[in-house]
Amino acid sequence: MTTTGELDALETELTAAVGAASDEGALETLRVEALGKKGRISLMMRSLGQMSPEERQVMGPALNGLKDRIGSAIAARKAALEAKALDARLATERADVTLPVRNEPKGALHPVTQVMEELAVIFADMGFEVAEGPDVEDDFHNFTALNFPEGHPARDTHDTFFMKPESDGSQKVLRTHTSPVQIRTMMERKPPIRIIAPGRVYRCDWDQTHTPMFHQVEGLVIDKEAHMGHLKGILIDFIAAFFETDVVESRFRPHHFPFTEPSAEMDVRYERVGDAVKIGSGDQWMEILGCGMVHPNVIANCGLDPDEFQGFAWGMGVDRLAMLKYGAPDLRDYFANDVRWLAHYGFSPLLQANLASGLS
Ligand code: 2U9
Repeated sequence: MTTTGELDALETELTAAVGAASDEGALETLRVEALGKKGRISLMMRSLGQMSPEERQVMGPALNGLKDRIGSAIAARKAALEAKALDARLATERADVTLPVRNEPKGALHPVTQVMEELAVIFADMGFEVAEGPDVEDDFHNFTALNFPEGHPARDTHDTFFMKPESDGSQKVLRTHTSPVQIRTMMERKPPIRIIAPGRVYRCDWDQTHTPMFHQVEGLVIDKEAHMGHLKGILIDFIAAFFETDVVESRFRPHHFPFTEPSAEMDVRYERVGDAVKIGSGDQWMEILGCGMVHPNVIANCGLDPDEFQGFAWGMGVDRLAMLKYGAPDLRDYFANDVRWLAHYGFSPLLQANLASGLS
């Protein structure tokens, strides 16, 4: 038969154990051992049934008292442990107000990425979709479909990176322009087509101002009556939006490309302002891009009827546009991955380019 003396000894033991519990897990184990279904106090209370009424008269209140006291000791210890855990966490989360408000954001958008985003925003506003394609191309999509005659200098090694010959002797190339993307689009989709094709292109000639890999954005419109006037309008609007100027003095100089007829190069007026250039007006001409009406052979090579469909295209070097707009005169720096240069010329990734708040 359990005695009150034993209850006192048990209370002392349990109270000491509760006080010594180092974390909430240990405390929970203790609670179960004492007050759980098969807990020591619970089992004693179940033994009340076998006692005489006199004994139960004594042990009932004694056991209830013990159960309540151990229960509140456990609850108090739990609260103390939770408070201690919170302090510990807060200590690690303590905000050192002497620290800069938010550690300066690490990393920035490369100027080429920024310009690519600005171009996508500008042309999306004119209804152009972005189309992409593989960097490794075959001879048809990179040359033949674009009306490059056999033996055209652009086809040979000093201009183009050739991959190891395939089993069938054909050789893939690293694309020398993003025009294959437009070819694939014209072969996959019926007109009207309004796309821009941004991406990396590869040319096997590098020097002070040329790198083996650089970035281009080309554009294409194919429908039934698109003409040179539309082309000039789109390009002049592009220049105004990109260089954030209302004045765009430009000229279209006749040129030749195998994939456009007639072809032209677009120049815009500019003037030097300190070490920057102000595009749009001035006393000098700056060549910005090449363009032209898509050659009927190219339209036919894509399975479209050149008597029914016509269109125009243009191409521009993105790295060069970035240098014109944001300075950083040496193209090689664009590929040198110098974090100081990137920190200086980079753009905050938080400021998305958009026409409303100004592109840059
Ligand atoms: C198709 C038909 C025609 C794309 C064009 C240019 C003119 C051009 C240069 C600009 C600077 C290359 O990066 S650069 O050196 N590109 O001048 N590109 S017209 O003409 C196309 C493309 C696709 C189906």
